[in-house]
Amino acid sequence: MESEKKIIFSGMQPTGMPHLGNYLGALKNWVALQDDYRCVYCIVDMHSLTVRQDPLVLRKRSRELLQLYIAMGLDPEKVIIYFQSHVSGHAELAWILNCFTYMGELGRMTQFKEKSQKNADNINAGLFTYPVLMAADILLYNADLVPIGEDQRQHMELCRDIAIRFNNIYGDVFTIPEPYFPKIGARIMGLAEPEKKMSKSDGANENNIVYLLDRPESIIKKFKSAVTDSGHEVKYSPDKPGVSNLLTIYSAAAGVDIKQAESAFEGKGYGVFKQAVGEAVIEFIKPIQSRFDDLNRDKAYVDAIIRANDERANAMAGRMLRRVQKKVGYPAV
Ligand code: ATP
Ligand code: LTN
Repeated sequence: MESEKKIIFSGMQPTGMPHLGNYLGALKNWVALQDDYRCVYCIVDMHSLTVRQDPLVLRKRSRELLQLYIAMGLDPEKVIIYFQSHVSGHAELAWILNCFTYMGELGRMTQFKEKSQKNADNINAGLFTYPVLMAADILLYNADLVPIGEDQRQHMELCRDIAIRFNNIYGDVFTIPEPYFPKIGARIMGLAEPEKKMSKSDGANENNIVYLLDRPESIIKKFKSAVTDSGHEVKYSPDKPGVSNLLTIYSAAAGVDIKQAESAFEGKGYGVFKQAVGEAVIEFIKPIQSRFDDLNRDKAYVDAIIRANDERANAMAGRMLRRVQKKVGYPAV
């Protein structure tokens, strides 16, 4: 029965077109899990405001991300896909949870430290409390499982700590959520800088990032220019970050394990290997791109999906929010 299924929640910022890291680290699992769980997938536009955004671009990217969710294979009749800013419960619960989170905990978050460095002229309070809004997202839907990439592990631990702290005071209000990482691909590195994670908001070197809407020629070009090393062995090893990253991408894209990928390229040069990784990526990206293009031409359909899903998300979030408000002592309405 639908109501007996466990609940999944996850989100992505509309800060740019998703890349291979976002896909292999998170989105791929979202699709894989949609039949066995009740899934809620959010476009976390409120989180994006922690870094300055052009309003027109943000609005366009948010819609494109929703279309991409559908193009990847998420069924909008089955899963809930919606914009965070359309459900006011996120902000309302975040306020309450802010009062159960300590400054010291937030100050220890590595993403906060990194983003403060990158945006030294705009270290705003939202950037600091970002993980509390993320905790509110998850707890608002009573999620059991949260499919994410490795970089979000620390935020998940904080979310669990906040939920446990709240439950210790008020009784069993929140489900304590578990993170869910992919076996291969939880941390995809840049192609040009394989010691740093591939990141949307790090677009200085175009060859570093493969976007899901990149055209095939451009994908092959990026893989051909990927940094490897002065050796010639296609082998997974800590002293070969470039080759290891390409092996990870190949394994995740082709659905084989690392050992199988290594033996497929035994005795072959880096040139052949890079071309094959590019082709494996194009193979799964192609159908996503063609569905995305179709959706771009069907505004009425996308609008209808947005309206229907907003309603479902608000209904689910509203029930939980009222429960929490009652627990903390807000007067009855
Ligand atoms: P930004 O650079 O704007 O912070 P981002 O590229 O880090 O964006 P997010 O929107 O923050 O992407 O993340 C969306 C999801 O993708 C999260 O679950 C995150 O863990 C995952 N993810 C992001 N980058 C990678 C990566 N390089 N490898 C694997 N997973 C990733
Ligand atoms: N912080 C996440 C995005 C995010 C999220 C969430 C992920 C916001 N709220 C809730 C999972 C569950 C990131 O990827 N940077």
